[in-house]
Amino acid sequence: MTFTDLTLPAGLNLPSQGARQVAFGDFDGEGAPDLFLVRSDAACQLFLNQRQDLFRNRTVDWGIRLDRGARAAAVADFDRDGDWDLAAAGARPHGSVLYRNEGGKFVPDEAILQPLGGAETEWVQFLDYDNDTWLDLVFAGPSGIRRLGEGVRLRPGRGRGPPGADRGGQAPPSQ
Ligand SMILES: [Ca+2]
Ligand SMILES: [Ca+2]
Ligand SMILES: [Ca+2]
Repeated sequence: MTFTDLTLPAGLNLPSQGARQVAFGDFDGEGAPDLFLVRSDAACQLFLNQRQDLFRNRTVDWGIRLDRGARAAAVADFDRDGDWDLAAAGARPHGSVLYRNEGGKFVPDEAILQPLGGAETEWVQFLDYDNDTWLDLVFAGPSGIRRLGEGVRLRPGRGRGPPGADRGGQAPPSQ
């Protein structure tokens, strides 16, 4: 078995340094996994899968923050409306961001992250830590671990969600 490097032919102009993580999710819901690149030295980048081994940079169109300082990201349909949402951890000026997928655009949900108080974070994950069937958010950083539970329960009972959404929000199968 051999691997062929399709990075440049696929339209992925990726940095040689500063990349922290790649997170996949079908953010535009057309059936092919898209790519979110976490960068610490520049803005994160969102590449939508155009199929036929081609990606297109849609960072600005989708409202991704253009600050540097991100450290990690996690993908899940935390509000159960059927599309993949995105959380990013980081230091200033980027900070921590929770993006709700609003059909072609990511909208930061600052209210949910208010308990963080602007603390620097280095890791984030969605999980149902209180076992109430709704995904919660966990951030970790120099000041410790922060769990955000109740505030993540947005719009309960609305939206049809992806398969299995009746058991709570889900992480995408591509992760
Ligand atoms: Ca897609
Ligand atoms: Ca969603
Ligand atoms: Ca929960």
